[in-house]
Amino acid sequence: MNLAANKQTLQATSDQPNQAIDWIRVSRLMLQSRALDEIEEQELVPAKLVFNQFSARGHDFAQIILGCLLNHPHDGAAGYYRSRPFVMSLGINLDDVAASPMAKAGGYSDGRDIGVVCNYPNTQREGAMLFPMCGGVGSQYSPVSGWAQSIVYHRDELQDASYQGAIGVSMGGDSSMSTSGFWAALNISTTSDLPHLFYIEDNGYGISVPQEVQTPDGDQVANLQAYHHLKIIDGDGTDPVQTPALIQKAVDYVRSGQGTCLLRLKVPRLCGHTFQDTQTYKPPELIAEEQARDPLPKLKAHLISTGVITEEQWQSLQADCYQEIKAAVERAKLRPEPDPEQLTRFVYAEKGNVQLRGGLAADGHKFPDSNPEAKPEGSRLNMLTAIRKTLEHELATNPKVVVFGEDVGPKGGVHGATLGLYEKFGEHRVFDTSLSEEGIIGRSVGMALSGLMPVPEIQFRKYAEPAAEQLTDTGIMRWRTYNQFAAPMVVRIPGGFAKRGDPWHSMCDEVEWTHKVGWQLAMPSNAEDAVGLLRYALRDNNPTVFFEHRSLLDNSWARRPYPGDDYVIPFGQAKILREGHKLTVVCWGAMVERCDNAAQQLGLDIEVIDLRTLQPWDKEAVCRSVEKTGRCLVVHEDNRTAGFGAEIVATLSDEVFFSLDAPIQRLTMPDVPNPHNIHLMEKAVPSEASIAQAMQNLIEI
Ligand SMILES: Cc1ncc(C[n+]2csc(CCOP(=O)(O)OP(=O)(O)O)c2C)c(N)n1
Repeated sequence: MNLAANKQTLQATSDQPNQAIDWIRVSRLMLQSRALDEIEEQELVPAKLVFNQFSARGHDFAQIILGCLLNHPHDGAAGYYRSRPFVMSLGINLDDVAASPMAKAGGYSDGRDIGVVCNYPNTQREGAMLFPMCGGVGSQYSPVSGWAQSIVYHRDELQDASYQGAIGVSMGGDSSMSTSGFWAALNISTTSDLPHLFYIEDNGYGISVPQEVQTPDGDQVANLQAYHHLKIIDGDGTDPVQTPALIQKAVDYVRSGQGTCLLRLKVPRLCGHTFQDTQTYKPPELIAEEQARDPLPKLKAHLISTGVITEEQWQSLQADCYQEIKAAVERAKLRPEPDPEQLTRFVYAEKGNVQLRGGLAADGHKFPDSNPEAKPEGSRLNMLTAIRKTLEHELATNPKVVVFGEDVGPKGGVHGATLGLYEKFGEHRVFDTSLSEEGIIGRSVGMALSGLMPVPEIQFRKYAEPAAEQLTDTGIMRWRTYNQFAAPMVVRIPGGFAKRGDPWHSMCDEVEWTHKVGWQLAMPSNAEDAVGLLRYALRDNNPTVFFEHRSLLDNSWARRPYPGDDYVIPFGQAKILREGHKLTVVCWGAMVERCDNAAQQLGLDIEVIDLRTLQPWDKEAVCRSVEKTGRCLVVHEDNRTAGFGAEIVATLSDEVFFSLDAPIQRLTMPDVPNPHNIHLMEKAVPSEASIAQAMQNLIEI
């Protein structure tokens, strides 16, 4: 059926949107979305072709209107598993929409993710980019704060006028407002009046849990009324007249630069949480009431009564939509399965195969030349100054670098790494954040996706814990979107013992970052390496944790001359500090000085290797050395069980077993937190004396 001739738009009236709505497109999208739900529920789920069926029936009308209004080339939106009609309204390929829930080849993730957790790079920039969604409720919010901040940054700092009027939109259900991610983002965006629209679809339930369990008196939005710098718009999400007006009002408010807005629309969830959920927890009267609020018949009645469409045309459109979806599903079924040989591709960036969105690489950023040869200049710097100098140079030469974290601005960081950078580069490039690590890393995700290079600081290693979800989701982004998206960033994390230890400021646990898929981990032992590794990370296309050991920041052994503004150390290249033939000692971070000193004192022909990066780590250098010496001691400050030493030992036993003259050994902290009393700490952390003893024992076996 050709409805082009009938295509009408609803023009502005005093209480209606001032932007035209293409009602036929809206109807088509709704009918297509419903048809796909129906086919999935009736055919694909029973046939075990689809396992995660989330329907948006009831939420769909408002979502589609929102999608139709996101027409700015720099709009960015983060949805959730119930956002499919919205996603379809952005113009995503229908065949991918049908094929991805079946985990077929191609699509959003090449079968790696559940189909309702999707993404849309929209490289043509015809409207919004859809962030790579995540399964974790609440994780969608703070990346949008970062995107919204980047809009301001591109517009005002980089003077790119094309960002004028762009917005970030985060979508979520009412229960997602209980998450720390929601509150982190709300604080960030309202505090800076960022162009961020919180779009809340309130169906009254989180799976089976009613709102009364989530918030006092069951109304999150009523409880937000006192929140400053937050425009709240609240209303019905099913009405063909009021709903578009509310959405338009909210979008216009944010586009106009007035600040952050929360739009809450009440919608019915016309089905279980998933297809498997039978909703036994809902009283039958409520279910009936919800069905009566279905926006689809309301839309149809409205369009017929206003002369946009006739009953026959509606019927015909509905049949067309069903057939279109059915055909897309049939084509999807014929798509091949993903190639298992590709399983491990795109954990990290591949040369010559740049992601479509995110990071400096996607925009073709050109860096000045890098040089792997150190050209030492001047007197020795401590590691803290070396880090600061490197940050300063990269900030000065790359306007897309932004440095931030708790106390990082005027104070210069609690460790002093950013001292003076705020004064030099200004509040948009070096700034303090709210005390929310989830917000710090989530904000970084949005910034990275917008083409900036975020350099967040987590004040102490242990305080990365509240950011765990964002860190995990960042690491796996490239893999789960099959190289469509990546969020390269450099997370600076000071940790380990200092003059004293304690369980909170001295945690190491660096092994976590080697285990977290998609992250690189650098752990320098001295100022020269800190410069080379940090600069490499700042110009790389992967996310990196840069672990700054607290005891090394002002340690005299770690002081080195500055190796030059172009110096880089490519990751995965260990440094042999001392050559020997009797024993290989593998170490990193603060253990390097101790191992080197112990080896020197013993004078027993010991080889000492500083790994410098643990992900990737230089297996070849270690294996080569152990093949030569026949003995290996791994020394680390991290706890023993499943510390990175275990990985090294396992690798050596795989690769060089027949070259060994003695068991491979580890000297580590016992499995306790770092203690505060100095005597306890000295007992816990490997010392020069205990390292020397372990070296001697192993050589004598
Ligand atoms: C962090 C996290 N905790 C728990 C879940 C499991 N879960 C998935 S959806 C959901 C309820 C969310 O409800 P709401 O935000 O209101 O959205 P709705 O499904 O009602 O649209 C829960 C608990 C999850 N995905 N993520």
